[in-house]
Amino acid sequence: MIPPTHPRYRSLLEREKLVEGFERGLVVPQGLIAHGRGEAFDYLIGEETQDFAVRAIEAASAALLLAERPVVSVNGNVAALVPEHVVALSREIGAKLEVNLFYRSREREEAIAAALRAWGADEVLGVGEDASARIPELQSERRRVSPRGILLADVVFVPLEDGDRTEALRRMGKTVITVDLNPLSRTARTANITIIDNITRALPLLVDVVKRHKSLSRDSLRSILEGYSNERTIGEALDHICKRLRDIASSLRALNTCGG
Ligand code: PTJ
Repeated sequence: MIPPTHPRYRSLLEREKLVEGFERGLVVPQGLIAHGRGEAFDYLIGEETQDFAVRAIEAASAALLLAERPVVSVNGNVAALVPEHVVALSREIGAKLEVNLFYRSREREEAIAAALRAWGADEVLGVGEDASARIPELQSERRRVSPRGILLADVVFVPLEDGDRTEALRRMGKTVITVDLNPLSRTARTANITIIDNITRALPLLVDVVKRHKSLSRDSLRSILEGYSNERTIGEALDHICKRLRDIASSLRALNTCGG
């Protein structure tokens, strides 16, 4: 039991959720490693949602509300960390939910679908025979998708995604929205919209923005989307990290001077 007063309470709680997700068969061991990489970038970013992430969230919300066939893709880490928020997001935008795994197994597909249903999801695609369509040019189990979901989608929300699949989805003509704490990852640089933030902070915020945006006209949503640039977002994230590190380094140097 982690005391809520612990200075790293939030981060430790996320680890607990992932370990519990691993024990329940949702998360793969590689998912624990992937989370560690995310944590390292979160440290560099400052463990708070930055303005560049808020702008990406606004654009993501606009793209999802404008979509004709939006799909929210769920992997093991997402199911362990934010199941309630992915279900809420799919409901708010009228999107299908699809289990889409890098390390696919029938047991994991079913465990993840059950975790989503426990939070009120009615239908979860991508389980068993439903994942019968193929993403072209990708090998093995990683390319399986639902013919009623990702295959048909115009906009796909694929948080914590692998670079090859992001590129393949782009080549299929889909608008790809991701969440990735690493601004240098291939996914971050290939997606149309990259929310560079921890999924545990970004998802609740995205649901709130979608609720607010629902009263906007399609023209207003289009202008939010047209004003967005993913290259600019990634540049801002890298500038932010550089500046933060330089500021920390100079305050340490100042301390050293004072101490003689
Ligand atoms: O459940 P599966 O089988 O689909 O596998 C899921 C993982 C995450 C293991 C798989 O998709 C994978 O290997 O992903 P990658 O290629 O390691 O990419 C995951 C990206 O997510 C990395 O760039 C991490 O920095 C980032 N990341 C990890 N945790 C978080 C995160 N980004 C935002 N929030 C996080 N909590």
